Amino acid sequence: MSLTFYFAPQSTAAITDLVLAELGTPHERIKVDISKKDGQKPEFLALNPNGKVPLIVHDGTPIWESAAITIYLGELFGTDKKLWPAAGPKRGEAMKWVVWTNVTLADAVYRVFRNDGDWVPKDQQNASAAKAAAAEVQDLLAMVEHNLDGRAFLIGNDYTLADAHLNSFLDWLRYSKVDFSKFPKLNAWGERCAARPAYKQVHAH
Ligand SMILES: N[C@@H](CCC(=O)N[C@@H](CS)C(=O)NCC(=O)O)C(=O)O
Repeated sequence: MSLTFYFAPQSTAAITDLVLAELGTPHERIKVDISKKDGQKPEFLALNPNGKVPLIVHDGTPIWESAAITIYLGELFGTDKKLWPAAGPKRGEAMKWVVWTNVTLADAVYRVFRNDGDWVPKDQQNASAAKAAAAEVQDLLAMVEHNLDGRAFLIGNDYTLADAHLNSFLDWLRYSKVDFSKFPKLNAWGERCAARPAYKQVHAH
């Protein structure tokens, strides 16, 4: 078995880094310097035509998109370790949170950052779109808060890679000073996720 993980520090690859740490799956690590546009080099584009990290190459097959990678690694290496449910409704629930993170939540978050801050030139930004998207992010976080009513983790009382995936994405929002003050259950869940040895391990390097 060969597994290679292409990553950049402080990027979406942090999600995959945590997933791999939770699973303990042996892998080779290759750092991609995205500040130097290494993702645009032909040899990287041949593996991921999006030019982005994270990317894994498993036994010669490149898999990109962090949601796909979490689900893929969970299915292959996570069920025995009870970090990913077996095929069936519980797996469906885990998948829905992973996909929701990258599709629904990320869409609202990207609209905030595209319309406020330095991602795109100011003359292409729209302050009222930023405000509406920020309110949408709050509504989406409230959905997580509600879901955690009576459960320790997203799909029950056991931690899964769905928790790793969403909480790692939320680390970026915490770092970006998104307001979490209205979400006590979400914050307590985040602390439970951060107390895991794998989380401490990835944050130590
Ligand atoms: N939807 C992708 C997003 C990946 C992504 O945006 N990666 C950024 C870093 S956070 C990247 O590699 N950017 C390099 C570039 O655009 O040159 C995923 O979830 O994997």
